[in-house]
Amino acid sequence: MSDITLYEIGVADGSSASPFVWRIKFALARKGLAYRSEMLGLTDIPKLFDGRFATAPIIDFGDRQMNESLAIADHLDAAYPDRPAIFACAAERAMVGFFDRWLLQLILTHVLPIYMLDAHDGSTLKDRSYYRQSREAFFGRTMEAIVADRDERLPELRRAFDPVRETIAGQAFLGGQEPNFADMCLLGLFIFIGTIATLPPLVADDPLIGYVERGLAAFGAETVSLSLNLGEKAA
Ligand SMILES: N[C@@H](CCC(=O)N[C@@H](CS)C(=O)NCC(=O)O)C(=O)O
Repeated sequence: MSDITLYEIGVADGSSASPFVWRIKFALARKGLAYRSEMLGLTDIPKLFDGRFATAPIIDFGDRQMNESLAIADHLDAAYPDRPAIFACAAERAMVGFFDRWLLQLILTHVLPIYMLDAHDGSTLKDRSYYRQSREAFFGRTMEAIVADRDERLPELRRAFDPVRETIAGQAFLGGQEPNFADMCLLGLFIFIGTIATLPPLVADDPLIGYVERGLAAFGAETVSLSLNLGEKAA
């Protein structure tokens, strides 16, 4: 039995849905490290480890508990140097720091106003009122008001992925022939969207669908595509 426990965020259908947790699931797969999964709700996070952590993923190595996906990825490379690297070099790690900020500041800002109510409706019953209250407090409006014009906003989100489309026209992944941590971050985001979306994030012939499928296959996570279903939702 593994000494590693990964605390994930489960939604109502039992799927693991946090984009940040998926980064670490992929990183653990890259390292070939087995782990135990504990599925949490967002409202369970403060109950763990004396409330030391406010966000998931949380990982328990037995002798050490951590959160923050990039810090966890760094630790995995430091603690398991003989296993395949998550970051090939310091320069790649530095670029991934930039990529993480780009994803949060320029992509997630388009994703949440479109998919927030879906995320609420897809969440576990115990999380729903917390999810609504915390997100509505942050945005200063009801979720229904935030997503009201989401059909008109969707083209903007789809366009925001153009730099990725152009990049993968010439290579399999952002990392080149193999996915790197930037891919793990982006794949995690698509899993989040694809798990909860009731509005198709991508059109059926979008090359990003093949990219996501390739990415999942690279980490042995093909079964996730069943819940992703990007292509069918886009039909
Ligand atoms: N910077 C963090 C962000 C993690 C994060 O925001 N996780 C969300 C789940 S997707 C969370 O735990 N939110 C807590 C909450 O909403 O109360 C990381 O990279 O790990």
